Amino acid sequence: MLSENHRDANRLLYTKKAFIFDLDGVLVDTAIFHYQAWKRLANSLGFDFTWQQNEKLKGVSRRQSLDYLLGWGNLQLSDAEKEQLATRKNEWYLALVGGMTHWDLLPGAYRLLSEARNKGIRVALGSASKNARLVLERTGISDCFDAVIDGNAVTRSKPDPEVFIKAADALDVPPGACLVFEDAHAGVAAALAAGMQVVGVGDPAELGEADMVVMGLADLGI
Ligand code: B16
Ligand code: MG
Repeated sequence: MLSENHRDANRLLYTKKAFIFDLDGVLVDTAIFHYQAWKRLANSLGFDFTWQQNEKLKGVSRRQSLDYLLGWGNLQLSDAEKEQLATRKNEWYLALVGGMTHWDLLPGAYRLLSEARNKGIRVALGSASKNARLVLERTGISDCFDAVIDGNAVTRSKPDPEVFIKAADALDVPPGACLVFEDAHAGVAAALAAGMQVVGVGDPAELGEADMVVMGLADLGI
């Protein structure tokens, strides 16, 4: 006997022509690396950075994340100084990403990507990260995507719908036929603003606006 939640999931998954996946927090857990790199930067500037603060940076672009961080540290810097700090943080982050392998995929991620491919569902990435292609390569899933829209392809951050609209365009599928998988509040808002249904991945208290919420992709199957 299927639970109501599983029935909702099946209905959502079976009726869509395309899946658009967020990267960090949905397919891989790079949030820990972002946290370590931002914490190192904050500490080097003389203040601390907590895991709770890191939660607020999920789905937020690198430059906007830096602005939040400097706000928490009460620091006002020039654009040139900010650029230097963002670059430094990214170098530390990349050193951590360099050690990633296929085993760093979150449970159920590879299975759902493979099932989508086997069922003829079009698959895109819709991520705020400018390092998304490197993470896809390191974890061995570059070939799972028909289109990759990342932080280099958009000018406006989530909750703006740009990243998901561009992903649907690249797949040549109308927004209403796309299903988005997102772990960030800003990402869920972006998907809804794009006219798409969305599966929240994570805490229902954070992602209540999503059409349904699961703990992880391992809870889903086609
Ligand atoms: P980068 P997503 C987002 O990825 C992360 O959640 C967020 O913490 C990060 O600041 C942002 O990418 C930019 O990443 O510095 O690598 O360009 O969740 O949209 O896949
Ligand atoms: Mg995310």
